[in-house]
Amino acid sequence: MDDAYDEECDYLFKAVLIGDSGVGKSNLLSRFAKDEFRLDSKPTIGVEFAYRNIKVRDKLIKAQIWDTAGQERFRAITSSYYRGAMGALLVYDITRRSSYENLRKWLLELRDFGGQDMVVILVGNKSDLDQSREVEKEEGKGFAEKEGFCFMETSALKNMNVEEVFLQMITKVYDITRQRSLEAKMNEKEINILSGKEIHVGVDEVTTTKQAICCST
Ligand SMILES: Nc1nc2c(ncn2[C@@H]2O[C@H](COP(=O)(O)OP(=O)(O)OP(=O)(O)O)[C@@H](O)[C@H]2O)c(=O)[nH]1
Ligand SMILES: [Mg+2]
Repeated sequence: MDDAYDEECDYLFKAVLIGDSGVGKSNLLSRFAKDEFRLDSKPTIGVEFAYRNIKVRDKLIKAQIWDTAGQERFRAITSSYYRGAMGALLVYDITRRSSYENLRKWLLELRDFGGQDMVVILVGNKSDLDQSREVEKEEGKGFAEKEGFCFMETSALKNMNVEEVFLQMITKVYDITRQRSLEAKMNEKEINILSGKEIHVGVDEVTTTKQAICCST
């Protein structure tokens, strides 16, 4: 994976797409990475991934987004899929109630394989098909609130909220990463003070992490 590392990028983040087969994971990714959409897309077999460089708070981030099969029989080994992932889009189809009911199953998997600080955004896709809607927006919002996730409805077909949902996830991952590195610096400072040395943490670094991140719907 030589091309995974890019000199001019400040960070490389891995994120995953999860959710039932047919909810539109691959099309959300192709819309985000290549601005492409396919009405006749085939179910994903195994694992695929795509990259896109994106600017967040003045930093250039290389987002590596992994996409796998919703169908159990096509899924690659789950633990390796999640390894190192800092964000996840948990996707259901607003026109297929079963894909919403199955979110419980996906939560169990997230709990088993996802990291503790993982940023999860719940995504109700196919918002262009409002006339066939089986899951109300309020239900998705309520589910997300209960689990502490952000929530958005998207349409990969109409390119609605696709950029926004990926950007929100990547921004939250970035902010958490900054927070963690600041905490590490603070700990280091404490240790240094205890041992008689001193280091300084820049004021701008502290203020950056204080910026609020809001969840839009
Ligand atoms: N109307 C509409 N159709 C969509 C949208 N997103 C995806 N689709 C269609 O839904 C079908 C399944 O999309 P995929 O992206 O292949 O679904 P997936 O979640 O990757 O499925 P698996 O790979 O089997 O897990 C395709 O026919 C897409 O064209 C959307 O936003 N609106
Ligand atoms: Mg797919």
